[in-house]
Amino acid sequence: MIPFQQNAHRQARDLSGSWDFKMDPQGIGKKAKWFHGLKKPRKIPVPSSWNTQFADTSNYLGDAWYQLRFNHPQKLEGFRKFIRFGSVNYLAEIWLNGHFQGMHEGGHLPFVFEISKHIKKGVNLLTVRVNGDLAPDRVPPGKVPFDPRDAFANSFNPPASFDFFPFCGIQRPVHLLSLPQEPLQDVTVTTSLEGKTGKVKVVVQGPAKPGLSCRLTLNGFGWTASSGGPFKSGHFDSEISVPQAKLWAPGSPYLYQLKVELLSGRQAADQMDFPVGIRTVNVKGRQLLLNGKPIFLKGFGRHEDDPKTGRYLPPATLKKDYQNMKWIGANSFRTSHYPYSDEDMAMADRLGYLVIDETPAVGLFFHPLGLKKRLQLCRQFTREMIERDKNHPSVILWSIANEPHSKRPAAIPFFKNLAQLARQLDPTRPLTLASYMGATEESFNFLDVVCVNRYFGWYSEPGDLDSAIPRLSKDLDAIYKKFKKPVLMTEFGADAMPGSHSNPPIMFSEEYQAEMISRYWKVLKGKNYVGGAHIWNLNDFRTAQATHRPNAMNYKGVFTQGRKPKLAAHRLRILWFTK
Ligand code: BDP
Repeated sequence: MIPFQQNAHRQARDLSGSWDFKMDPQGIGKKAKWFHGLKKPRKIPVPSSWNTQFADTSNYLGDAWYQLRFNHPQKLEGFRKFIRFGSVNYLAEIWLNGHFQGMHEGGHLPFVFEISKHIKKGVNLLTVRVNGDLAPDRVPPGKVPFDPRDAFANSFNPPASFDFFPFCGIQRPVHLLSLPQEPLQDVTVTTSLEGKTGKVKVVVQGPAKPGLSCRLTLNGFGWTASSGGPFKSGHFDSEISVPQAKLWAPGSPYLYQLKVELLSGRQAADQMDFPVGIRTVNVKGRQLLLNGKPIFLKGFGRHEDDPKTGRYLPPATLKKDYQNMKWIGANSFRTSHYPYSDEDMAMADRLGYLVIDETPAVGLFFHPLGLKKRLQLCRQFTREMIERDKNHPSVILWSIANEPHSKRPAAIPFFKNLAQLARQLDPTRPLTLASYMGATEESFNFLDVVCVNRYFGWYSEPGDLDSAIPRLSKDLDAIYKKFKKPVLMTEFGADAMPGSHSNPPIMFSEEYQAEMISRYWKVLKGKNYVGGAHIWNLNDFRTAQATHRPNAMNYKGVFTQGRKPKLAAHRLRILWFTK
């Protein structure tokens, strides 16, 4: 996965802006060769979800075409050119100047195609066909045939098997990358501690050409170290010791800067730069340890959701979310229910948030229909997520699914397969998934941390916290007794219509949400095996239309969709700053 980097050897040109757009509900565009030019297009902002841009695209998920004419004045010699999409939901096919460049499936991870062969000096025509349909053999799935043991059926319009709107389109920035002819290919940074000395291990993959070498420079806080040596069959690794290392942690997210240079003789031929947070993550008994000390996660499940741009979070919205998380005293979040943007991950590193990084495997079911394809996609997404995010100090846990309907026995080999892949790609971070099945989720036997989503007092015991709270306490004890692993509460909460008030508290009022969260918090803080509490959700967010989703919204945010605090936010702020 090529990250976008700007330095003396690499350029990244942002192609965001106003693109041409045309719906293709009959799917005729390919036959009619729309990649040579769209007739009567309208303008659409890229990035954004098309569902937020026009009335007739609001609920539309089918085929649509995007086109951009861009000028490429640069001299082409010497550089290889790539096009990088931050994300396109769900399926994307790319053409440049009428030539097919490739296809990518999956809506929430970046992908890159080399376009050196077809880019030309002057005006270029870039075309993207997007298809956003829901299907049982896509991940996340939709249009799932009704089977109460497997999925919660088609009670949503659009018929998603998950509770957020299946926004479509080019939803993250697009970059035109210029790279040297023989670029550095991959860098993996892992950190460990020996007493007060930080160890930064760097593994570099580069061109397998004789005569090349690698130079590493790590600096920060008035301290610099370097290391280097020849590339052997395109491989170089080295460990740098950092005496009296400043550790990365929430509240003190110290970042060193790593420069990786590819040298041809004495000349630098390529360069990549990474912020490095020196920190360790371990699971020991019932505890999750950061830098050797138990850590308690306070935070949220989030969504990439903005009223104007859909799944794309513009920089100002993203900044506001981090400001709100800081204001309320959160130290962590989960990328529910798909990996977030590159910009979000960089922000988590810089501002010191612990991240449970989750693949788009939400709403999985284990009926044989489409199962093989779903596994293949989950493997692809696990690989793409770990390759992209492995160097972020903020990422402390990989989550390989959210709320799978795991009752069928096929769930076990499915998750064993994914867990094995994840451990092979990254042996340093613990693994989890978030489940509503509690002690009956057998996959926790081979995962490291137990993540539990619970809605006692909402979907069960509605309006009755006096019954819900004792049930929660018993349920958690049973879960811990079964698995003897750290338990994180990754979801709990209640819908609160902004401005709806009630005394005594009743469901959908701001008071009921605040009361429920406070009472859950008390239970969770009283259990020594509970390592964290993530409220569902940071903000209200758009979902599909359903009887139980007024205005096609999920109102479990402690902030509104416009990022204004509800009563629960004020309550949490007191709880999180004082306890
Ligand atoms: C959980 C899901 C989450 C939903 C939430 C809810 O993990 O995606 O939005 O419930 O119902 O089951 O609000």
